[in-house]
Amino acid sequence: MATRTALVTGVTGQDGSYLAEYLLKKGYHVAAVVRRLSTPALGHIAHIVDQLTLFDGDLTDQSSLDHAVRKAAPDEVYNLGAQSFVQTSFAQPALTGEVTALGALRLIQAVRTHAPGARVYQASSSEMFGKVEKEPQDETTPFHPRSPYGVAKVYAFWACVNYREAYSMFIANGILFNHESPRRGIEFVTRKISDGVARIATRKARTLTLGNLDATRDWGYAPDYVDLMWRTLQTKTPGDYVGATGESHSVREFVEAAFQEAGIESWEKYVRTDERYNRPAEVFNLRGDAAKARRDLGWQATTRFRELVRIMVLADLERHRARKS
Ligand code: NAP
Ligand code: G4F
Repeated sequence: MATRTALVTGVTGQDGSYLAEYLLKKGYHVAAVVRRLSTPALGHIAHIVDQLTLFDGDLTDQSSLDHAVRKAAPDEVYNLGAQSFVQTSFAQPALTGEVTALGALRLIQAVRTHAPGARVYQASSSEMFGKVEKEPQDETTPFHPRSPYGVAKVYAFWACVNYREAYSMFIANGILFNHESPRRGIEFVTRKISDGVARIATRKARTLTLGNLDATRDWGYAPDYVDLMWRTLQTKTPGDYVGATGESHSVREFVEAAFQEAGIESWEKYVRTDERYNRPAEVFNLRGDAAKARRDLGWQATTRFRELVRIMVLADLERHRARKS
């Protein structure tokens, strides 16, 4: 079979880096859109960068996306690029809309113009369910976003459905619940906890300050979810799929488990709360039902909550033990 080409946005992020590794292992030619930074930061893809074709580009810039799509001539496009931090979306709502909502529109427009036969994956989010109207949430659950990020993802979701219906393009949404790993950005709560616990265990910090400990999330392991992304583009007809573990745990439970993994009992001694980490509107509870993905794509999450906590805490412990400060 001829080598297939995938074009990935967001390749320097958590999911993009795992997806690039996954696609390379499957024999794909992987091209990626990377934005210019004054200090280049290839972080998670430094070890594979020689195997990728990189295009300078930005989701806010139509011409760079047109160029990347035209040159790469992809069979599959994965739009993982986004301003993805919910808290920041309250401080930078217009930027979040430009990148996360209109960026997706620009990309599918570029695909429509330059590679109309390509299959497109859009990284949609359980954040779209927001103030949840059903428990657990699946593909039929109405959206009620609670942040500028959630609103932007709803726009991108419907733009994709609209292009699918209007232009008969193969565009699929993965409505993914939270997924984490040692590559998770340091400001997201799971990584903030695993890193904070490792700092406390290695005596580099005395306390860990968090926001709402009662929020619950359906946390899975990121490598499982890039497999789901690929499967979503291998179907006969395009569809939208929830990706989730089906289990929900509170931030407090994550904290407790993380301290236990580091061998520290009585986590309450170390954890503070501060209102500055609370959001103007919170998504209190999320739990997904991935039955459709199981049935149609043969996908299910393999890594459960406690194992995820262990992977993240051990990785941060190892990192902090190897570093002096
Ligand atoms: P992430 O680690 O925050 O990565 C975001 C990526 O987007 C980075 O590569 C970033 O590049 C890139 N990016 C940001 N602004 C851009 C711009 N203007 N133009 C081009 N690229 C830009 O996110 P992630 O956790 O891997 O998530 C991947 C995608 O899935 C995102 O769309 C996210 O919203 C969505 N999602 C994530 C989850 C989850 O739990 N992880 C769940 C549901 C949906 P830089 O390195 O240059 O900043
Ligand atoms: O880790 P978080 O910042 O992730 P959030 O808001 O659920 O968003 C993530 O998952 C979405 C999928 O549902 C993605 F679409 C999105 O891109 C991102 O990847 O916060 C999780 C929960 C929230 O309820 C938050 O209020 O943890 C609570 N929390 C409590 N203390 C905290 C903190 N969150 C952060 N970031 N920092 C805290 O100190």
